Amino acid sequence: MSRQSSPDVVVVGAGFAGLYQLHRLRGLGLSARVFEAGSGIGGTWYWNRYPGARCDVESLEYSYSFSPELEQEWEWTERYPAQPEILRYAEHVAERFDLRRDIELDTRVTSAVWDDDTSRWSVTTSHGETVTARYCVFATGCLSRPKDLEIPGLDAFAGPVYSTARWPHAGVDFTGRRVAVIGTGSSGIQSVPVIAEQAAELTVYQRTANYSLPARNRPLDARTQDERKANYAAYREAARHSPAGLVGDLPTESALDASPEQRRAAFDDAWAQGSLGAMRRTYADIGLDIRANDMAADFIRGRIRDTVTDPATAEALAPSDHPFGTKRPCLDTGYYETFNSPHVHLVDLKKTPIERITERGVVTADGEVEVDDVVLATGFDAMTGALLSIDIRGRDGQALADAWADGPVSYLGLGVAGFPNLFTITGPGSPSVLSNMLVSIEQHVDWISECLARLERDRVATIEPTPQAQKDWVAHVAEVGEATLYPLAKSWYLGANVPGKPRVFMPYIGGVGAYRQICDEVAADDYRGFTLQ
Ligand code: NA7
Repeated sequence: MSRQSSPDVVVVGAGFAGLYQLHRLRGLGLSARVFEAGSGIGGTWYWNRYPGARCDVESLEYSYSFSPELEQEWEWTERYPAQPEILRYAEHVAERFDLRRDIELDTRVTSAVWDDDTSRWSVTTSHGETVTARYCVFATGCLSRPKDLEIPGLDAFAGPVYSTARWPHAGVDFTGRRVAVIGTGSSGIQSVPVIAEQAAELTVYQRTANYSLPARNRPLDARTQDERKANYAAYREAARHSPAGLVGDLPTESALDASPEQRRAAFDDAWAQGSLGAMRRTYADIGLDIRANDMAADFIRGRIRDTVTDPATAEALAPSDHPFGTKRPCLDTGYYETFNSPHVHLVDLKKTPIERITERGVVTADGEVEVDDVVLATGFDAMTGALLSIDIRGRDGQALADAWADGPVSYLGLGVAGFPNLFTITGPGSPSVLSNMLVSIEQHVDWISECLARLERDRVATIEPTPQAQKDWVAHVAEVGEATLYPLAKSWYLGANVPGKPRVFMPYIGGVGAYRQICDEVAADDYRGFTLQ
């Protein structure tokens, strides 16, 4: 098939953001080429195939809202969808809206260079092809570039090393094997119980104990699904204007004003619901006041101690160095219970850090544990990693890597001063990872699409943020973040998981609804804070 060498738009990435962006571009009559590094579409849900991989947002909320027909025809099978089902959904969307013909798989974008003379981007791919486009939309994902591991000796290990973020498509059989899992974020916490079912010995290496709540996943019953489908429009609208893109009543009461009995009942109820949002919404000040947060954290620690029979293991698993919710908490199925099995062992890296990996296993101050397989569940160079792995150059050849040397700067998480006609979907400075991603993706794609329609209609050649608007937005993002408990954790929200990465609180915590309003007002005010030429 012959492809256009100068489409109107290049979209980088064919995950949920890239797919919907392509659909909207079609509707605007703009030509597009979508480049995707993976051998399939689906982004996060293409790559993260580890055992137990599952979304921690409910399927009825973690789905597109742009097509009522799609909403009605797709049947989810579980409350929290597993990776294969989400990938099937993405593939269904691609087929249903005939998206595949503009998507090129196995094609990584290596550079994007702005040309001031032609007002176009030159985008080069891993196949050595260069195309030019008026607009470049980066739909590269927030958690798509796995973090380089700083543990020495990994190359020396004789057995297989698996990464949760690059899991073999054929799956892995751990039957009878001695397995090390390094990392206890969502990927580790979801995979450990499943790997433990097969492995002969499983050793979990934990650097930071995380808060995890029971998911209480279950098959989705017809009544729940039918009720949602009958009222989808209202649910979606509520999610769009909510703090985190999720439906739910907002608390007004302080945890400090409740009696111990009331608090216990509220936390018990949230624990029974199996939902991160339910625990966060017990009281208005859980994320703001350390005393309120401690009450929720104490409750969760108590449940961990109730579950794990060995007191030393329970103590190590109980998080103590960061407030609840300031690192992304997890939803699990049987995680803490797994440590009651005699063949599952926890190594607390706070006490005995990993010194190196050898040909045979993992060495800490306590000696060497011999293993057959190593599983890395060590996370991502979040929010900026994927963008900065591409050589992006704006006006006067300025590299994005230089513009972001002290941390990412953007206006609204949508555009960067000095980089005309470039858009980032769920970029740093927007709610992104602090929200239901599907809601934030749709909001950004809709905003970008309306913006492109305006530029095309009025023959505007370029749009880019003013340096002042960007500076003010960056300051606002920081100010709002600092008013919360988030800066108290060494999290990937702050870049703290990657050695040498600037410490900047990257997502915008002002709330999905409030943020949407700001974006809409900016557009209504003829793109206030942007220069249009
Ligand atoms: P996360 O949440 O970043 O978790 C990575 C885990 O790996 C975390 O426990 C890290 O400890 C640990 N880690 C990272 N580097 C090391 C080294 N060098 N040694 C030991 N342990 C290490 O990534 P996930 O893939 O689990 O989840 C990502 C998101 O996907 C999640 O937040 C949800 O939004 C879904 P640390 O906490 O940095 O001390």
